[in-house]
Amino acid sequence: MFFCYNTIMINWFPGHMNKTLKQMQQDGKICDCFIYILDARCPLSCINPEFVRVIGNKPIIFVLNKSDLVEKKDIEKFIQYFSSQGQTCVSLNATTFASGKIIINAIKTVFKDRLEKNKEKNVKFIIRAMILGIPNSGKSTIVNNLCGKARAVTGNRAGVTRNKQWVKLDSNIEVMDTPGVLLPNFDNEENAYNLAITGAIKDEILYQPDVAIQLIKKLNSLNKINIINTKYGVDIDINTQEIEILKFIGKKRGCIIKGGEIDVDRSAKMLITDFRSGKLGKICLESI
Ligand SMILES: Nc1nc2c(ncn2[C@@H]2O[C@H](COP(=O)(O)OP(=O)(O)O)[C@@H](O)[C@H]2O)c(=O)[nH]1
Ligand SMILES: [Mg+2]
Repeated sequence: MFFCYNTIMINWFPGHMNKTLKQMQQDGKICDCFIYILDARCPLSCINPEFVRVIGNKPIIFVLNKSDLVEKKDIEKFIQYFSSQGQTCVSLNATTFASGKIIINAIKTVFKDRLEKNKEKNVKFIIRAMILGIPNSGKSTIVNNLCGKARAVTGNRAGVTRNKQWVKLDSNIEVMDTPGVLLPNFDNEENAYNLAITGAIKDEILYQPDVAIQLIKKLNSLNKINIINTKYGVDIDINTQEIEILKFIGKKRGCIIKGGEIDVDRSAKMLITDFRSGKLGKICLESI
């Protein structure tokens, strides 16, 4: 399969995709719930409807990760949105210690009734959870945060073949120590661009000035184009062409190639990197 938008061309490998999906379906059978990690800068773009095949009807805990890169009001809107769909949704910053506790509490809330009933009957109930999400959403950071110590212990024992293992988070919850990598959904052009801007699609396969142009268009549609003036000391407005904006940024920041020409590729990468690290401010690419 080959997806081609104006600027985004993605080569798809169905064989690999099917293998990953099959493995996840297999692993998913023994899970009671799924921790679906979403990038808070574009939560809906991180969802691939295909993955119902892995999750089935089991409970999902949607996690708006990277909440530190998005304004609180946007986080609240998305939490409200998921709640209105009858879904559980929490927000966190996976790089902080508190994030583990937020996930554990969310799982306990989802299984509250069953946990209570089993406790009354004195029956042990272990909830098994799998962490999953598209690339770059923060799965490894979350798994390391949740399972760090236990993983280190397993790894230190000589001769232990590390495959998938369950890590005990507390007396009732175990999590698979290998996160499931879901493939992004490129059916929708806007989603694909959001994923390119946030880094869910490998930079090497995309022409970065095109991604930067999409980011500028996005800032324009969010009425946030002034951020570029503030950050780079340029003077642009909604009528300035995107490629010109990249040139202005490049000129200001000394992105010059031999012969004095502006290195648009470098200024594009600079803009994208600044966006991703939050240096342009807290920006959510999706509005609902
Ligand atoms: N600012 C911020 N960065 C994060 C957060 N969670 C993960 N990251 C960063 O996002 C990048 C991708 O994270 P990683 O855990 O490797 O994602 P994975 O591909 O889903 O396993 C890394 O550079 C992480 O440090 C977060 O909550 N906030
Ligand atoms: Mg990872």
